[in-house]
Amino acid sequence: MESDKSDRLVSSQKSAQLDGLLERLRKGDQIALAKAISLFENDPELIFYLQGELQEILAQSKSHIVGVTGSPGAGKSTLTDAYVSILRREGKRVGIIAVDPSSPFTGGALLGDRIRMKRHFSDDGVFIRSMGSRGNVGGLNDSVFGVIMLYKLYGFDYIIIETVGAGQSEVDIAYVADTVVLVLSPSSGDEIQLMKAGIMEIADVFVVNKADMDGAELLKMNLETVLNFSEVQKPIVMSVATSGRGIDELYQQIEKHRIHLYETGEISQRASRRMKKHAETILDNRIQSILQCVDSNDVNVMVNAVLDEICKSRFGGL
Ligand SMILES: Nc1nc2c(ncn2[C@@H]2O[C@H](COP(=O)(O)OP(=O)(O)OP(=O)(O)O)[C@@H](O)[C@H]2O)c(=O)[nH]1
Ligand SMILES: [Mg+2]
Repeated sequence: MESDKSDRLVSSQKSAQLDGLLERLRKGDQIALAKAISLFENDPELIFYLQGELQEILAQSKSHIVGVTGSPGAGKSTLTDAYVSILRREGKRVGIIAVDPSSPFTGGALLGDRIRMKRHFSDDGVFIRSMGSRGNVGGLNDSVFGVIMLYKLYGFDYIIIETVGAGQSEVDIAYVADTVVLVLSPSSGDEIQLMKAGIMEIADVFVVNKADMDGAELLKMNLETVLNFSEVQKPIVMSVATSGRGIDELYQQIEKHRIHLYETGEISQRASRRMKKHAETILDNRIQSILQCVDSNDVNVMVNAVLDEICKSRFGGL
């Protein structure tokens, strides 16, 4: 009983704090946004708290989620930076999530990207959050869903998620993004990327970056050969992210894909896929905590109870 009471007290304090932050962030207060993200990172289940009007805003949000993935050093951050410049020129507000490889010692995010994307640091139409992948086997950090939700409430027109395309994260990004951009470069041994199963399917737009370097044309030709086997025609953009060459075309291709998603209704399929992935991460986390504290014979009963609970609630899924 006592602990029940104190749990309720903690949660009412949290909701009061969150209420205040959400109100402020919806008015464009980036400090409130940063604080709300920290709260969600510590307690991902705060999403259950988002009800009524907030649910409506989320359901109607048209923030376009762009996933940028590719080999380490392919130029993802430089390209994102140049793409953001175009979006800003168009008057769009942009929230960025940079998912970095975790340091094995601290689990904290590396700060390199913040420095590389510094051009937009003092611009209040742009917000950058770095997060570690926390060694998550699923690749993406679970908090990514909470941050997307808060970015949508803030009202960003575009949400860009940069992930290093190693292991699972490049596949995971396909469950989260509306448009997936795969960045290849001749300097990253990306011939190997082309051989990887699944990679052709997840990307919507291909970029051969570092087009100023030897091997870019050959990489493009090889990519075209591989893509010829696929039924859907996908665009290839040649770019030099450091000089801005090709970035206008990248912008156009992403717009084309965005419009295509709305025209075909595929945008709602992508949203459902994202919601399902989100539900799975919640379930995974609950299972982990159940397994830590109960007798294994009770696990089945409890898992079913949790599934029921998740399905009954809209839980703020995107
Ligand atoms: N020559 C050339 N260099 C580039 C180009 N784009 C990026 N670079 C350089 O490549 C290096 C890596 O660029 P980043 O943008 O940090 O690459 P990244 O893919 O974000 O790297 P990680 O996040 O560490 O995986 C930097 O030194 C860039 O200046 C390009 O088009 N041409
Ligand atoms: Mg980067």
